[in-house]
Amino acid sequence: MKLRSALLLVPATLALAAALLAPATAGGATARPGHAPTTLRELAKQQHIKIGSAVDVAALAAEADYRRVLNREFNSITAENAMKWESIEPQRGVFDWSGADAIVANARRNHQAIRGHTLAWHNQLPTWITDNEANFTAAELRGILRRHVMTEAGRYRGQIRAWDVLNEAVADGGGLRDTIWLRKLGPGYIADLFRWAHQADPHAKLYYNDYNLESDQAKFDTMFQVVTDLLEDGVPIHGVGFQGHLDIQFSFPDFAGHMKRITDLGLEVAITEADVRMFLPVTDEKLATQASYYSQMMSACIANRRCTEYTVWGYTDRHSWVPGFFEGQGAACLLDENLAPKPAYDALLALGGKRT
Ligand code: 9MR
Repeated sequence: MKLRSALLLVPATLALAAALLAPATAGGATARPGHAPTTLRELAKQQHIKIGSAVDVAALAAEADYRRVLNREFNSITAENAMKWESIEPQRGVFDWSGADAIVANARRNHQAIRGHTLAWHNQLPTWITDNEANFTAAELRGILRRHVMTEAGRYRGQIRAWDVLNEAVADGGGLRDTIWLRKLGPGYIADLFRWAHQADPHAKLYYNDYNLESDQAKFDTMFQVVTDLLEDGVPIHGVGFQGHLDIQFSFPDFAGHMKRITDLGLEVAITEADVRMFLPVTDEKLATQASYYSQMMSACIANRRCTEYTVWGYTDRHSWVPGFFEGQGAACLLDENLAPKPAYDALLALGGKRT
Protein backbone atom coordinates (compact mmCIF):
# COMPACT_ATOMS: atom_id res chain seq x y z
CA MET A 1 0.00 0.00 0.00
CA LYS A 2 1.17 3.52 -0.78
CA LEU A 3 1.23 4.80 2.76
CA ARG A 4 3.23 1.83 4.04
CA SER A 5 5.88 2.10 1.36
CA ALA A 6 6.05 5.84 1.81
CA LEU A 7 6.54 5.33 5.53
CA LEU A 8 9.76 3.47 4.82
CA LEU A 9 11.14 6.78 3.64
CA VAL A 10 10.25 8.55 6.84
CA PRO A 11 13.28 7.70 9.00
CA ALA A 12 15.64 9.25 6.45
CA THR A 13 13.81 12.55 6.67
CA LEU A 14 13.04 12.42 10.37
CA ALA A 15 16.17 14.02 11.73
CA LEU A 16 15.93 16.91 9.32
CA ALA A 17 12.21 17.40 9.95
CA ALA A 18 12.74 17.27 13.69
CA ALA A 19 15.55 19.77 13.53
CA LEU A 20 13.48 22.13 11.44
CA LEU A 21 10.18 21.81 13.19
CA ALA A 22 10.41 20.67 16.79
CA PRO A 23 12.10 23.80 18.17
CA ALA A 24 8.94 25.74 17.36
CA THR A 25 7.41 24.47 20.60
CA ALA A 26 6.34 27.23 22.95
CA GLY A 27 7.38 27.39 26.58
CA GLY A 28 10.30 25.03 26.23
CA ALA A 29 8.21 21.93 26.97
CA THR A 30 9.35 20.27 23.77
CA ALA A 31 9.00 16.52 23.38
CA ARG A 32 12.25 14.75 24.22
CA PRO A 33 13.78 12.78 21.41
CA GLY A 34 12.98 9.12 21.79
CA HIS A 35 11.69 6.13 19.89
CA ALA A 36 10.38 7.43 16.56
CA PRO A 37 6.70 6.61 16.12
CA THR A 38 5.63 5.11 12.79
CA THR A 39 1.92 6.00 13.08
CA LEU A 40 -0.01 8.89 14.58
CA ARG A 41 -1.56 6.37 16.95
CA GLU A 42 1.89 5.58 18.32
CA LEU A 43 2.63 9.29 18.65
CA ALA A 44 -0.67 9.71 20.52
CA LYS A 45 0.29 6.98 22.94
CA GLN A 46 3.73 8.47 23.57
CA GLN A 47 2.32 11.94 24.16
CA HIS A 48 -0.69 10.79 26.20
CA ILE A 49 -3.14 12.61 23.99
CA LYS A 50 -5.84 11.54 21.59
CA ILE A 51 -5.02 12.07 17.92
CA GLY A 52 -8.22 12.04 15.94
CA SER A 53 -9.81 12.63 12.58
CA ALA A 54 -13.23 13.71 11.43
CA VAL A 55 -14.93 10.81 9.66
CA ASP A 56 -16.86 10.98 6.41
CA VAL A 57 -19.57 8.38 6.86
CA ALA A 58 -19.99 7.62 3.14
CA ALA A 59 -16.25 7.05 2.70
CA LEU A 60 -16.19 4.89 5.81
CA ALA A 61 -18.79 2.61 4.27
CA ALA A 62 -17.48 2.59 0.70
CA GLU A 63 -13.69 2.83 0.79
CA ALA A 64 -11.63 0.05 2.33
CA ASP A 65 -8.35 2.01 2.07
CA TYR A 66 -9.92 5.03 3.79
CA ARG A 67 -11.16 2.80 6.59
CA ARG A 68 -7.84 0.99 6.98
CA VAL A 69 -5.75 4.15 7.28
CA LEU A 70 -8.31 5.81 9.59
CA ASN A 71 -8.19 2.89 11.97
CA ARG A 72 -4.43 2.49 11.80
CA GLU A 73 -3.54 6.14 12.35
CA PHE A 74 -6.08 7.52 14.83
CA ASN A 75 -7.12 6.69 18.36
CA SER A 76 -10.03 9.14 18.33
CA ILE A 77 -12.69 10.14 15.81
CA THR A 78 -15.31 12.84 15.31
CA ALA A 79 -18.32 12.45 13.03
CA GLU A 80 -17.86 15.15 10.37
CA ASN A 81 -21.60 15.53 9.73
CA ALA A 82 -23.42 12.40 10.91
CA MET A 83 -24.21 13.61 14.44
CA LYS A 84 -25.52 17.02 13.39
CA TRP A 85 -29.19 17.76 13.91
CA GLU A 86 -30.14 17.75 10.19
CA SER A 87 -28.59 14.29 9.85
CA ILE A 88 -30.28 12.63 12.80
CA GLU A 89 -33.71 14.29 12.81
CA PRO A 90 -34.38 15.51 9.25
CA GLN A 91 -38.11 15.63 9.93
CA ARG A 92 -39.66 16.41 13.26
CA GLY A 93 -39.81 13.20 15.26
CA VAL A 94 -38.26 11.11 12.45
CA PHE A 95 -34.81 9.97 13.53
CA ASP A 96 -32.06 8.46 11.41
CA TRP A 97 -29.22 7.21 13.55
CA SER A 98 -27.66 5.04 10.82
CA GLY A 99 -24.65 7.26 10.04
CA ALA A 100 -23.87 8.14 13.65
CA ASP A 101 -24.27 4.54 14.77
CA ALA A 102 -21.95 3.28 12.01
CA ILE A 103 -19.24 5.70 13.10
CA VAL A 104 -19.64 4.80 16.76
CA ALA A 105 -19.56 1.06 15.98
CA ASN A 106 -16.39 1.41 13.87
CA ALA A 107 -14.72 3.45 16.61
CA ARG A 108 -15.56 0.91 19.29
CA ARG A 109 -14.28 -1.98 17.17
CA ASN A 110 -11.02 -0.10 16.71
CA HIS A 111 -10.62 1.16 20.28
CA GLN A 112 -10.99 4.79 19.29
CA ALA A 113 -12.30 7.49 21.60
CA ILE A 114 -15.27 9.41 20.23
CA ARG A 115 -15.73 13.16 20.14
CA GLY A 116 -19.42 14.03 19.76
CA HIS A 117 -20.04 16.87 17.30
CA THR A 118 -22.26 18.77 17.92
CA LEU A 119 -25.35 19.17 20.10
CA ALA A 120 -26.17 22.83 19.39
CA TRP A 121 -25.18 24.88 16.37
CA HIS A 122 -26.83 27.41 14.08
CA ASN A 123 -25.76 25.55 10.90
CA GLN A 124 -26.97 22.21 9.56
CA LEU A 125 -30.24 22.50 11.42
CA PRO A 126 -33.22 20.73 9.88
CA THR A 127 -35.57 22.96 7.88
CA TRP A 128 -38.47 22.05 10.15
CA ILE A 129 -36.69 24.24 12.70
CA THR A 130 -35.23 27.02 10.54
CA ASP A 131 -38.38 27.49 8.46
CA ASN A 132 -40.54 27.75 11.55
CA GLU A 133 -38.58 30.15 13.71
CA ALA A 134 -41.41 32.69 13.67
CA ASN A 135 -44.00 30.06 14.57
CA PHE A 136 -42.29 28.66 17.67
CA THR A 137 -42.83 30.24 21.05
CA ALA A 138 -39.71 30.53 23.20
CA ALA A 139 -41.00 27.81 25.53
CA GLU A 140 -41.68 25.49 22.60
CA LEU A 141 -38.26 26.01 21.05
CA ARG A 142 -36.55 25.55 24.40
CA GLY A 143 -38.41 22.25 24.80
CA ILE A 144 -37.30 21.17 21.32
CA LEU A 145 -33.66 21.99 22.09
CA ARG A 146 -33.81 20.22 25.45
CA ARG A 147 -35.35 17.11 23.96
CA HIS A 148 -32.71 17.08 21.21
CA VAL A 149 -29.81 17.28 23.67
CA MET A 150 -31.31 14.68 26.00
CA THR A 151 -32.10 12.30 23.13
CA GLU A 152 -28.78 12.47 21.32
CA ALA A 153 -26.44 12.66 24.32
CA GLY A 154 -28.61 10.05 26.04
CA ARG A 155 -28.41 7.63 23.12
CA TYR A 156 -24.61 7.56 23.28
CA ARG A 157 -24.37 7.91 27.05
CA GLY A 158 -21.09 6.45 28.32
CA GLN A 159 -19.60 6.15 24.82
CA ILE A 160 -18.55 9.72 24.08
CA ARG A 161 -15.28 11.01 25.57
CA ALA A 162 -16.14 14.62 24.88
CA TRP A 163 -19.10 16.47 23.39
CA ASP A 164 -18.92 19.72 21.47
CA VAL A 165 -22.02 20.81 23.34
CA LEU A 166 -22.12 24.24 21.77
CA ASN A 167 -20.49 25.13 18.46
CA GLU A 168 -19.60 28.60 17.15
CA ALA A 169 -21.91 30.68 19.35
CA VAL A 170 -19.58 33.69 19.36
CA ALA A 171 -19.56 36.12 16.44
CA ASP A 172 -16.47 36.98 14.41
CA GLY A 173 -15.17 40.20 15.94
CA GLY A 174 -16.77 39.46 19.32
CA GLY A 175 -20.19 39.40 20.95
CA LEU A 176 -22.61 36.52 20.98
CA ARG A 177 -23.54 35.31 17.51
CA ASP A 178 -27.02 36.21 16.32
CA THR A 179 -28.57 32.74 16.01
CA ILE A 180 -32.03 31.27 16.31
CA TRP A 181 -31.10 30.15 19.83
CA LEU A 182 -29.98 33.57 21.04
CA ARG A 183 -32.85 35.38 19.32
CA LYS A 184 -35.56 33.16 20.72
CA LEU A 185 -34.14 31.95 24.05
CA GLY A 186 -31.73 34.68 25.14
CA PRO A 187 -28.19 34.04 26.44
CA GLY A 188 -29.45 31.69 29.16
CA TYR A 189 -29.70 28.93 26.56
CA ILE A 190 -25.96 28.37 26.89
CA ALA A 191 -26.01 27.30 30.53
CA ASP A 192 -29.16 25.25 29.88
CA LEU A 193 -27.38 23.29 27.15
CA PHE A 194 -24.46 22.29 29.34
CA ARG A 195 -26.74 21.31 32.23
CA TRP A 196 -28.91 19.17 29.96
CA ALA A 197 -25.89 17.49 28.36
CA HIS A 198 -24.45 16.69 31.78
CA GLN A 199 -27.73 15.20 32.90
CA ALA A 200 -27.90 13.05 29.76
CA ASP A 201 -24.29 11.82 29.91
CA PRO A 202 -22.65 12.63 33.25
CA HIS A 203 -19.23 11.19 32.29
CA ALA A 204 -18.72 13.01 29.00
CA LYS A 205 -16.42 16.03 28.99
CA LEU A 206 -18.44 19.01 27.84
CA TYR A 207 -16.83 21.53 25.50
CA TYR A 208 -17.46 24.88 23.92
CA ASN A 209 -16.01 24.69 20.37
CA ASP A 210 -15.14 27.51 17.94
CA TYR A 211 -12.80 28.71 15.19
CA ASN A 212 -10.34 31.65 15.17
CA LEU A 213 -10.19 31.77 18.97
CA GLU A 214 -6.40 31.92 18.60
CA SER A 215 -6.42 34.80 16.09
CA ASP A 216 -9.54 36.92 16.71
CA GLN A 217 -8.89 38.52 20.09
CA ALA A 218 -12.36 40.03 20.47
CA LYS A 219 -13.90 36.65 19.74
CA PHE A 220 -11.63 35.00 22.27
CA ASP A 221 -12.52 37.63 24.87
CA THR A 222 -16.27 37.04 24.46
CA MET A 223 -15.77 33.27 24.68
CA PHE A 224 -13.58 33.73 27.75
CA GLN A 225 -16.30 35.77 29.44
CA VAL A 226 -18.97 33.19 28.57
CA VAL A 227 -16.86 30.37 29.94
CA THR A 228 -15.90 32.28 33.09
CA ASP A 229 -19.56 33.07 33.77
CA LEU A 230 -20.49 29.42 33.34
CA LEU A 231 -17.78 28.36 35.78
CA GLU A 232 -18.86 30.99 38.33
CA ASP A 233 -22.43 29.73 38.08
CA GLY A 234 -21.34 26.13 38.64
CA VAL A 235 -22.39 25.04 35.15
CA PRO A 236 -20.73 21.78 34.04
CA ILE A 237 -18.27 22.84 31.35
CA HIS A 238 -14.95 21.02 31.07
CA GLY A 239 -13.15 22.37 28.06
CA VAL A 240 -12.76 24.63 25.06
CA GLY A 241 -12.13 23.31 21.57
CA PHE A 242 -9.89 25.32 19.27
CA GLN A 243 -10.94 24.19 15.81
CA GLY A 244 -7.66 25.07 14.09
CA HIS A 245 -8.77 25.77 10.52
CA LEU A 246 -5.63 27.54 9.33
CA ASP A 247 -4.54 29.07 6.04
CA ILE A 248 -0.87 29.42 5.11
CA GLN A 249 -1.41 32.92 3.67
CA PHE A 250 -1.73 34.16 7.28
CA SER A 251 1.00 33.97 9.89
CA PHE A 252 0.83 31.26 12.52
CA PRO A 253 -1.36 32.46 15.41
CA ASP A 254 -0.72 32.20 19.15
CA PHE A 255 -2.30 28.88 20.10
CA ALA A 256 -0.11 28.31 23.14
CA GLY A 257 -0.95 31.62 24.80
CA HIS A 258 -4.68 31.44 24.17
CA MET A 259 -4.89 27.82 25.25
CA LYS A 260 -3.04 28.67 28.45
CA ARG A 261 -5.62 31.34 29.32
CA ILE A 262 -8.24 28.58 29.24
CA THR A 263 -6.26 25.89 31.03
CA ASP A 264 -5.36 28.42 33.76
CA LEU A 265 -9.08 28.34 34.54
CA GLY A 266 -8.70 24.63 35.28
CA LEU A 267 -10.35 23.62 32.00
CA GLU A 268 -9.15 21.24 29.29
CA VAL A 269 -8.39 22.35 25.76
CA ALA A 270 -8.33 20.42 22.51
CA ILE A 271 -7.49 21.12 18.89
CA THR A 272 -10.68 19.80 17.37
CA GLU A 273 -10.74 20.42 13.59
CA ALA A 274 -7.21 21.07 12.39
CA ASP A 275 -6.49 21.61 8.73
CA VAL A 276 -4.17 23.95 6.87
CA ARG A 277 -5.33 25.16 3.48
CA MET A 278 -3.39 26.80 0.67
CA PHE A 279 -4.03 28.26 -2.74
CA LEU A 280 -3.50 25.67 -5.46
CA PRO A 281 -1.31 24.55 -7.10
CA VAL A 282 0.65 22.85 -4.38
CA THR A 283 4.38 23.62 -4.22
CA ASP A 284 7.12 22.21 -2.00
CA GLU A 285 7.39 25.55 -0.26
CA LYS A 286 3.68 25.66 0.55
CA LEU A 287 3.82 22.08 1.80
CA ALA A 288 6.71 23.01 4.07
CA THR A 289 4.74 25.92 5.56
CA GLN A 290 1.73 23.65 5.99
CA ALA A 291 3.90 21.08 7.75
CA SER A 292 5.22 23.72 10.10
CA TYR A 293 1.67 24.90 10.96
CA TYR A 294 0.43 21.38 11.67
CA SER A 295 3.52 20.76 13.74
CA GLN A 296 3.31 24.01 15.70
CA MET A 297 -0.33 23.28 16.58
CA MET A 298 0.69 19.85 17.83
CA SER A 299 3.62 21.30 19.76
CA ALA A 300 1.31 23.77 21.48
CA CYS A 301 -0.93 20.89 22.50
CA ILE A 302 1.91 18.68 23.70
CA ALA A 303 3.38 21.55 25.71
CA ASN A 304 0.13 22.07 27.64
CA ARG A 305 -0.68 19.24 30.03
CA ARG A 306 -4.37 20.02 29.87
CA CYS A 307 -4.48 19.72 26.07
CA THR A 308 -6.10 16.34 25.65
CA GLU A 309 -6.70 15.94 21.94
CA TYR A 310 -5.49 16.92 18.49
CA THR A 311 -8.09 16.12 15.86
CA VAL A 312 -7.80 16.86 12.14
CA TRP A 313 -10.86 17.77 10.07
CA GLY A 314 -10.46 14.85 7.71
CA TYR A 315 -7.09 13.23 7.16
CA THR A 316 -7.05 13.02 3.37
CA ASP A 317 -7.40 15.57 0.56
CA ARG A 318 -9.75 13.02 -1.04
CA HIS A 319 -12.42 14.09 1.44
CA SER A 320 -12.05 17.65 2.64
CA TRP A 321 -14.56 20.46 3.06
CA VAL A 322 -12.00 23.07 1.95
CA PRO A 323 -12.29 23.08 -1.90
CA GLY A 324 -16.07 23.40 -1.65
CA PHE A 325 -15.89 26.42 0.66
CA PHE A 326 -12.78 28.35 -0.43
CA GLU A 327 -12.42 28.99 -4.14
CA GLY A 328 -9.02 28.06 -5.47
CA GLN A 329 -7.88 26.52 -2.20
CA GLY A 330 -7.36 22.95 -1.10
CA ALA A 331 -4.71 20.35 -0.22
CA ALA A 332 -5.40 21.08 3.46
CA CYS A 333 -4.96 17.59 4.93
CA LEU A 334 -2.10 15.43 6.19
CA LEU A 335 -2.40 12.84 3.41
CA ASP A 336 -3.05 13.46 -0.28
CA GLU A 337 -5.94 12.08 -2.39
CA ASN A 338 -4.13 8.74 -2.74
CA LEU A 339 -3.57 8.53 1.01
CA ALA A 340 0.15 9.19 0.61
CA PRO A 341 1.57 11.15 3.55
CA LYS A 342 2.56 14.75 2.95
CA PRO A 343 5.40 16.56 4.75
CA ALA A 344 2.90 17.60 7.44
CA TYR A 345 2.36 13.97 8.40
CA ASP A 346 6.10 13.38 8.73
CA ALA A 347 6.43 16.60 10.73
CA LEU A 348 3.91 15.30 13.27
CA LEU A 349 5.67 11.95 13.61
CA ALA A 350 8.90 13.85 14.15
CA LEU A 351 7.44 15.16 17.41
CA GLY A 352 7.59 11.66 18.86
CA GLY A 353 9.20 11.19 22.22
CA LYS A 354 8.24 11.40 25.85
CA ARG A 355 5.94 14.14 27.11
CA THR A 356 7.86 16.33 29.50
O1 9MR B 1 -16.89 19.52 7.13
C1 9MR B 1 -18.24 19.91 7.24
C2 9MR B 1 -18.85 20.01 5.86
O2 9MR B 1 -18.91 18.74 5.24
C3 9MR B 1 -20.23 20.65 5.94
O3 9MR B 1 -20.75 20.85 4.63
C4 9MR B 1 -20.13 21.96 6.70
C5 9MR B 1 -21.48 22.65 6.80
O4 9MR B 1 -21.38 23.86 7.46
O5 9MR B 1 -19.61 21.73 7.99
C6 9MR B 1 -18.31 21.24 7.96
O6 9MR B 1 -17.79 21.08 9.27
C7 9MR B 1 -17.70 22.26 10.07
C8 9MR B 1 -17.81 21.83 11.51
O7 9MR B 1 -18.98 21.08 11.71
C9 9MR B 1 -17.80 23.03 12.44
N1 9MR B 1 -16.63 23.87 12.20
C10 9MR B 1 -16.37 24.22 10.82
C11 9MR B 1 -16.35 22.97 9.94
C12 9MR B 1 -15.97 23.33 8.52
O8 9MR B 1 -16.95 24.15 7.95
